[in-house]
Amino acid sequence: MALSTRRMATTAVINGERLWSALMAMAEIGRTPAGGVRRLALSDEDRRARDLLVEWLREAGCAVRVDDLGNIYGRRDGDDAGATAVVCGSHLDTVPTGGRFDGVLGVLAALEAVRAMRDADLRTHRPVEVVCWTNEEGVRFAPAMLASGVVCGRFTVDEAYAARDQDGRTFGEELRRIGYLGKPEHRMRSAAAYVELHVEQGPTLEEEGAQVGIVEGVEGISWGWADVTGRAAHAGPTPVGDRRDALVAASRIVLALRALCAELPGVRATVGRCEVVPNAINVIPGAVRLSTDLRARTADLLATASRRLEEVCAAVARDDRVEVRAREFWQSPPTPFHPAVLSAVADAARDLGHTTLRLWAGAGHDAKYVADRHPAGMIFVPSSGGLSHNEAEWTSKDDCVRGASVLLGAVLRLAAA
Ligand code: HGY
Ligand code: MN
Ligand code: MN
Repeated sequence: MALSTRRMATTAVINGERLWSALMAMAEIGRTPAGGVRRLALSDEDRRARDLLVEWLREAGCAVRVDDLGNIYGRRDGDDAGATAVVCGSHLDTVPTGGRFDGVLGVLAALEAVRAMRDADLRTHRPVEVVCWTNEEGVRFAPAMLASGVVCGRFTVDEAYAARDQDGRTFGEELRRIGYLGKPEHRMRSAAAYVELHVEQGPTLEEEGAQVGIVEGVEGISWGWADVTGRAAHAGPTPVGDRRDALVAASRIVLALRALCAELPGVRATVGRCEVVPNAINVIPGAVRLSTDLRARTADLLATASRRLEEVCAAVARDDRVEVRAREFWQSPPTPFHPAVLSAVADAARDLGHTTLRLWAGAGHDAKYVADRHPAGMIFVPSSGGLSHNEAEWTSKDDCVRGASVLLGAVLRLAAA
């Protein structure tokens, strides 16, 4: 079912079938047996997805360029070719057991928006650019949002190139290997506005019965390591009282972090990675590395959570006679979005007759770093069951089309003057 934007000197209409078939075609690249998607940044699957996007952007009449972080831009000229562009997009990379909508909906809805403009032979005043950001997830090359972070001045390109995956390969090597090492002069230097459509990845829209989320900002994130050092020993003859078991100590940290979420309402704490050394059935673990992921809506709450994490680690070190070294390696502060972009989103959703809800994003998004430099905002559509970063991630075709129509409406408003 194609939804139309309000008649406002444009007749651009999202083609829902075309958007959906693009989503399903892209989902085949890196498809997992369980029906999810594994398309790690700068992997061969990522390259194939990029190649397909470039082909589609060119077919849509866009001028395509790639920057030195591998970010892909598809530009549709406006009447005033010298005007600063309105940019819209997201990311194609996924987590290892990812879904078919996280990131990719934002890229393909932006593509569909320029396709709809081309179909209607619609000329905006400003140029419109579709962007696909490299390595939003940060699971292969930490931290997250690395490439948009370089373009928006948070990281240096050398920091990005030096990031290593668990096999020791660097971002720079892999970018060159897949053939997407572009030019620094191709980076996004300015944006009149940036709009990103994304699945909510949480339950709020569904619980509140709202069709579209007007995203007011991105919550704060802190990523770190907690390195626990005990003493490896024989699992048999070593008396329990003599043990300095790094995994028992690490487990106490994991459970204490969960307790922190109850102690500090609004904080979410997650340990996603746990590396045990020597990881042998008959050896008391001598060392454990835990990843820590803290999220909070305000900088104060995030700081409190970080401080409490350190206190938990110190207490476990003392009680379990182990060493614990906790250190943060990345922090993304809570970031509000621009009111003018949010009102363009709200106007577009209202004119389409969709119910809306204002909320903050609990996940990180490239829009956060873009918002540090340019007027930015986001649009959410519901995630079924609030589930994401899971192969069963699902957003209905109607919700995808609704989101894309709001994106088109907002972009047309922002590119009109
Ligand atoms: O970690 C995040 O919130 C995002 O999915 N990269
Ligand atoms: Mn995402
Ligand atoms: Mn994600």
